[in-house]
Amino acid sequence: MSKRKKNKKIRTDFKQRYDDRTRQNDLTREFNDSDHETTESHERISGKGKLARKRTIRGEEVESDEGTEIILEIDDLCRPGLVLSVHGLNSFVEAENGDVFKCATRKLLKTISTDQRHIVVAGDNIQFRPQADGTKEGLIVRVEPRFGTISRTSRKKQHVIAANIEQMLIVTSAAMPELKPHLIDRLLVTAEKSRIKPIICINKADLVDPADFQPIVGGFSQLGYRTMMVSAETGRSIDVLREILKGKKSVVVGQSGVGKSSLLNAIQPGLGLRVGRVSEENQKGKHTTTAAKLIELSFGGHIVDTPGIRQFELWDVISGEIAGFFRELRPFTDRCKFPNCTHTHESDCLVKNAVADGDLDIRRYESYCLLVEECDENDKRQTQN
Ligand SMILES: Nc1nc2c(ncn2[C@@H]2O[C@H](COP(=O)(O)OP(=O)(O)O)[C@@H](O)[C@H]2O)c(=O)[nH]1
Ligand SMILES: [Mg+2]
Ligand SMILES: [Zn+2]
Repeated sequence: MSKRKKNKKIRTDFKQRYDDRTRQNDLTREFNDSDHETTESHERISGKGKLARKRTIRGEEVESDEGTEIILEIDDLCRPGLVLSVHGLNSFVEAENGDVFKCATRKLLKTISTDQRHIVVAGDNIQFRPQADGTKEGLIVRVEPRFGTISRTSRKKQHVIAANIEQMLIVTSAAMPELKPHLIDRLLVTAEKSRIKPIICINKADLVDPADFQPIVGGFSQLGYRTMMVSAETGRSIDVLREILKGKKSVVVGQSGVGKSSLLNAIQPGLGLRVGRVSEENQKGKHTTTAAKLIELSFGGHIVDTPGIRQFELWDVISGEIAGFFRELRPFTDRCKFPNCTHTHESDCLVKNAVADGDLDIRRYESYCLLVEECDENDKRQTQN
């Protein structure tokens, strides 16, 4: 952040005639004029004879999780806000005083965005210009750099569905359905990759003898992951969860039926999430876009509600990266003498030796090997299509 360059003029490629295929509402049109003040438009023929549009805009180039981003200059009328949800062309934005504004997005923001980058997503910190007439409407003029993004890959393209997420509540159940440590490992990899702090909740503690789960709870805790047995049914550790969620933006993930909705209802009575049913979004089929939404917690903080990814597993990792996201493997992978070692089948691999010597947990190691295998298979399938 310290290296921001103030109000630099930046030459940038523009998406071709965005406005041709975008229906504009009146709000957007009204504000569009102001874009001309800060931009100069050019059209030129590039080497390949393709028409490219270039513009010079005023803003700053800033590094974020998504690479170099252009942060547009703003004026004194703008206020900071948090995007709660996005519905087509409109976003619901929470201002600092808690008021919610319905905002359109400045045309210039749309044109500088790339295909991978959604212009505005839930969780974005933005600057918006409220309507002068005092109605709770406005225009988003700047999106701040994103950290802790959650994305989904569909048709080989990465789609960011929520931004600035600080915590990932990984919910599993001790029974019904039975605990799947491999699934926890997989979600931990996603959290590590996104640099989101994971918290492991083993729900339905009321159905089992928690003492039986001490080895698995201890194992994850030893790795530095906060892990606890909870119960939406009896209220066990619900107050602890509230404390963890307080003042933070968190996402809740985990297999269907483990009790995510039940836990959230217990954490915040009155939330009224449906329990024991597959959400409608999932029945509509795979290609339905499931927009994320921030749910405000009465004690402070937000939960990202992403019906789609609650069931679909989060995954956006290539096989070679996986070892780096297994915390305990790192000291060994760093010293493994084979530069391209996958640490799965190679003989005399330092990681494998550590497992044999009992220096690494064999369950986690086997889970690692399985993830590498699953990842490679998935890549093969994708390239065949
Ligand atoms: N015994 C027990 N059942 C639970 C608990 N939490 C949820 N359930 C049940 O598990 C089922 C699935 O819960 P739900 O919240 O819909 O799971 P989701 O799919 O992860 O949102 C429902 O029948 C709940 O009543 C719990 O702590 N203990
Ligand atoms: Mg649910
Ligand atoms: Zn190795």
